[in-house]
Amino acid sequence: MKTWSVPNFSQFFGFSSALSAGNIDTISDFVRGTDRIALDATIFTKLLNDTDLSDNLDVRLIGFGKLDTNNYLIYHTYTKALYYDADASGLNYAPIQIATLTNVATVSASDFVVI
Ligand SMILES: [Ca+2]
Ligand SMILES: [Ca+2]
Ligand SMILES: [Ca+2]
Repeated sequence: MKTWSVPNFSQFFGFSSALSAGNIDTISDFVRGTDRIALDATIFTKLLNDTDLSDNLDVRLIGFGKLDTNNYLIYHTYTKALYYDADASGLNYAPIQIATLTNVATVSASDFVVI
């Protein structure tokens, strides 16, 4: 993960390296409404050119049951873990945790931007 700032605006937490179990970042200072989680479309390929992630984010307490076919991003409010599943409800790929957002109770589509 890398972070960068835009003056007077936001901090961006960028995810642009290959996803793996050994590559889980902890974000402890995320400010909703100001900061953004920036997802590189070369990694998060299903989100390429998607400017509205509201149909792609599933916020739930825990678990992965009953994902729909395009819910590629999953946030667990219990563990504060953020996951990407490359085929959503499909069974070819499992969710991979990409981060833990330790200081927020929930996230919404507007907390993300695809770069
Ligand atoms: Ca979408
Ligand atoms: Ca959906
Ligand atoms: Ca899947």
